[in-house]
Amino acid sequence: MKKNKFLIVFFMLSQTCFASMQMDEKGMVMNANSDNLPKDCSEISEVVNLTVHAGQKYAAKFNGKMFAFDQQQWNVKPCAKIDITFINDDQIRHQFMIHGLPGYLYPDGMLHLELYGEGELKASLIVPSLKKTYLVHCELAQHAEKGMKAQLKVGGGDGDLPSIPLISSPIKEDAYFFDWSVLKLGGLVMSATFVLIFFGGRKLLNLYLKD
Ligand SMILES: [Cu+2]
Repeated sequence: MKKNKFLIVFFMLSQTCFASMQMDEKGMVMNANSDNLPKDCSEISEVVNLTVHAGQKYAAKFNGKMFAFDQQQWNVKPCAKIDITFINDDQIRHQFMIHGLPGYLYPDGMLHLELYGEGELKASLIVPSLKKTYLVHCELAQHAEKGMKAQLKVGGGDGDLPSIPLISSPIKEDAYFFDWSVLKLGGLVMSATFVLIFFGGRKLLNLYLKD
């Protein structure tokens, strides 16, 4: 009897885990939510259709970037339902991830769409009422650093996130220092050598002429 209970609980848990995840050979969606209202929303305020492209060609307008979404910022009303169509125009993997969502609706506070190559995916979410700026990025190694970063503002948001192409500057600029002290020391040694050769040579010449 105990064993049966355990099996039933295990089955239920496995179902809830898989319920929030869709996967096929093209890509996957995790934690989509088109029905459950956040605790602080009494109804859906608006339905927004959001088509987002991901690809290398969208980074061409950003200096030094390699990957990007076609837009870097979206604005929705508090308690909006967003129907996302995510299109990957590249032959490589890209993700559309939103972070900082309430954990009781979105495990790890995250909505995750991913395409392994060219293709299209759809997923919905309902945002809470809080005025907040959510981070949107592709989490593959170096993709966000190379430009695939954006922000979703709810109710105008609560400021800009750092390093959003053409919107905000990074917290810490990339710095490639040239160590001038090396040159100074080298210059000093070189000057000293010239002085030695010059005066030493003169001294030697004087000695030679005296003889
Ligand atoms: Cu990517």
